[in-house]
Amino acid sequence: MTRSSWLHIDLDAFFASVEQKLNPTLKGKPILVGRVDPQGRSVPRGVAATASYEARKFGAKSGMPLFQALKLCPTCIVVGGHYEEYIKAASKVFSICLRYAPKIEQTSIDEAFLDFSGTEWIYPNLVDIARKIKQEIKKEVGITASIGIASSRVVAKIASDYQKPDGLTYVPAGQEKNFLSPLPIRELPGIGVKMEEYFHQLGIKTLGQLTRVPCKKIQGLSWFSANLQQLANGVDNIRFAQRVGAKSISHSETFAKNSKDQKFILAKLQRLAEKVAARLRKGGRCAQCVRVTIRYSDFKTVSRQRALLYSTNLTKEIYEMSEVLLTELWDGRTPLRLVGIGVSDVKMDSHNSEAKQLLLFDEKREKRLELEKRIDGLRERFGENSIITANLVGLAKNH
Ligand code: DCP
Ligand code: CA
Repeated sequence: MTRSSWLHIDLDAFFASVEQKLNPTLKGKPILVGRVDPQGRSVPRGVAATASYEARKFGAKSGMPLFQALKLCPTCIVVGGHYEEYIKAASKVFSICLRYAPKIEQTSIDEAFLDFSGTEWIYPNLVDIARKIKQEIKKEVGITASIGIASSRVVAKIASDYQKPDGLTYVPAGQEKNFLSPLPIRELPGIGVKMEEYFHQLGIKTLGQLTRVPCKKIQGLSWFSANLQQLANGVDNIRFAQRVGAKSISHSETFAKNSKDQKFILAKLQRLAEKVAARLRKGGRCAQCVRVTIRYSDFKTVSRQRALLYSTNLTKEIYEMSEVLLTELWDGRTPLRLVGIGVSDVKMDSHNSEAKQLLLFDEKREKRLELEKRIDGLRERFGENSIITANLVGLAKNH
């Protein structure tokens, strides 16, 4: 019998928890992470990126305009965001997961699937492993995580949400239907407000009811609906990280001679990030997942990928993520013969509502995008090497 070997980990009130960890006077208090002006005052028309669980008790939630959240919870403290700290905390969390999980697929800044298939002999009890991971995160990162364990990704994801915050929910293989059927349909990833309304009109409120509705009745919805019933039954045929229609763009470079010169390799990575991002910008597209590939002198090739918080076409953001991935992949000593960067989960910029919803740092990003587009224009007119970033200067001569 298959065992429940998927773990889904989701950090609790992520940005707010990191803020509370950074500033212990905020611990136990209702806080909203929002935008602040340079004087540290909250921007009244801003939006809450997230709310601490203490603030959620009053009805405040992520995506809510700050003024509205403050009306519900006047004692809420609004704090500005520290994006670099969130990236640091998430990296620590996922390296703790990697102490145990053979495979990990990060799907957003604070969520990942851990694949423990084939580990029965080393880890007979995954609930114990999940407890250890949670404890180590608490001790070393100072925040809490919720984990779901199940036989498929979709059920593991629903399970991680089941007892939030600081939850641990184990769905033994064979128990998927029992677990899912009383849950409201909204719990199923992919069912948004509109679809929920549609099903409510049909009298379908729970996942159990969804599995019983005649197929014909919901066929017209979209390609997704065909899978809904299977999903509601706990059968997982959707890969979260590689959604249907996902395209990818990649560039790689084989070095003239093998190199372990970190500066040189990072400069190459920067150039590749520029190429990938310029192609995205040119096509008016954005991507959410970044992958780095390295090849050793013996041709052994390894790669690692991670999703960004939101889709991007900024060289800077693609490069920064690829630098993190390179450090995790490479020991810094073994000579390499190739590096590559790929991006996937590519979508049109105009459809990129996530980017539009971007709550923090958007002014900075907009300025950055303008600058990078200007560089694209100059390169198109005056040639690829007309503008060279600081760490690339001298490379052409040395290698
Ligand atoms: N985030 C954001 N804008 C959004 C949604 C989320 O900036 N529209 C950020 C803030 C969150 C983080 O991403 O802290 C993770 O998002 P989640 O949806 O997982 O929400 P939380 O981690 O805040 O809460 P939960 O405990 O419900 O997972
Ligand atoms: Ca979360």
